[in-house]
Amino acid sequence: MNSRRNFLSGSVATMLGAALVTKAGAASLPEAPLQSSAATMPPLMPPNGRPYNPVVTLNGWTLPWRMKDNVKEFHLVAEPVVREVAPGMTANLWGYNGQSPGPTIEVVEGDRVRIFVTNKLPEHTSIHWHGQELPNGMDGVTGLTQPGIAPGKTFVYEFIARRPGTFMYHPHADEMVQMAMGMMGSWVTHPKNPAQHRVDRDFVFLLNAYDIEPGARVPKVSTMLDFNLWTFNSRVFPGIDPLVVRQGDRVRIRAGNLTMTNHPIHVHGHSFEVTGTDGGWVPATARWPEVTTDIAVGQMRAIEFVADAPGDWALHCHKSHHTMNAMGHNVPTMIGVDHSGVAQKINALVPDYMVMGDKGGSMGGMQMPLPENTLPMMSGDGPFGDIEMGGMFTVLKVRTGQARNDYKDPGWYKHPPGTLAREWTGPMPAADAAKAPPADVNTLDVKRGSMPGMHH
Ligand SMILES: [Cu+2]
Repeated sequence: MNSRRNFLSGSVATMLGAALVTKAGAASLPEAPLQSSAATMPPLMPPNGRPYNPVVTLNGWTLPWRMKDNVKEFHLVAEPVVREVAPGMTANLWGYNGQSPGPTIEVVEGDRVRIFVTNKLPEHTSIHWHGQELPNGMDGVTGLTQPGIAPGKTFVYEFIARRPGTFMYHPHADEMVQMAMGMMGSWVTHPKNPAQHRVDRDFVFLLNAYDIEPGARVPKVSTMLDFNLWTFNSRVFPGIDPLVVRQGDRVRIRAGNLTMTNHPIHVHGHSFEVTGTDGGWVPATARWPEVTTDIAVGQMRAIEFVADAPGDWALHCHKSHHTMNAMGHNVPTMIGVDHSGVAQKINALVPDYMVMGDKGGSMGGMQMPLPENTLPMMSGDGPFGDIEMGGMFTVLKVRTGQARNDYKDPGWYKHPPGTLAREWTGPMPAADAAKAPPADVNTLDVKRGSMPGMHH
């Protein structure tokens, strides 16, 4: 991790920073740590305050704090950032402390928190603490509960984190633009008693989406639904890290949705329970088993399960277009159509042109030259070939030998003999022809055109 102090030293940035923050203010502000890596950082073990079991932010990190007079002081800096969406593609976004999403804020139920927010964007901003129960004037809605934080200004928010659970933060100022540019972050309030709701691995990420044309770097902020990058914490597969767990671990996955559509999040190989919603923890008697949970717009969900099945298990949004990367969506379906002649003609004009297949869309093995700064529509090399996925997809890796706090990728799963789907090379079983049921008086005779109002 770079510290902002180091980052700013001896450069034009120093002057910029000094100009933005008043001298008296700068002396009393807690450090604003900076993160430029898109890798998943190890959990931040709390150095002071009440103990808790920290979360792991997928392809992200947790914001360190300063303890002052028993208050946890954080410093968020809203600023332009460069985010690697996946190796091979970067996006010019807006975020916090060097990243989009911003760092996760972790506190304990009952903590008094003071958050300094410095605005280094070219327009005013604010922060809404989504889901928190706090004094109205701390809710961060520009115009309604506070004036916007002007460029160069620092505001301070202070409240008590009353309720344990999963929360989010995002601007409530020029929201359409600022959220489309990547301004958001996760917030976890741990219970006072670390034994309560204890799990072995606790992951958190936000569902977000961008519309960035191939070759471009800045998201189109007026897009309402037709995004082309569906992301976990501003990363797309194969850039999303796996969720690595040890067999037998009790696992929690927390996700918040700050896109403009719902995402049915689906886990393979395990059933889970939704244990946390926006209003808090679900009593054990009110939980029901699921393998998919739909996370609506503006919602947070926590799911829990015991990872009892070793293997590499897909974990993804079940909207199939959300597991693809940048592509055009106004492509005609050509399945069953012989378009080889058409393709030849187009190829004479556009040598690298590729049509969606006449047998299906599968393009895993094909390589069409890509424009600069974009990603293949679906890719990801697996142990058996192309995974043919992108976007909101990753892998839950359950391993017997994984050490307690080890989140390192253990590589691909080695299937025990006899447990792998394989080609059948034995004799084919004889097929019995199914017999049609005999026609009888109960068989309905539907005549074409017999319905009123229908014309043929
Ligand atoms: Cu989705």
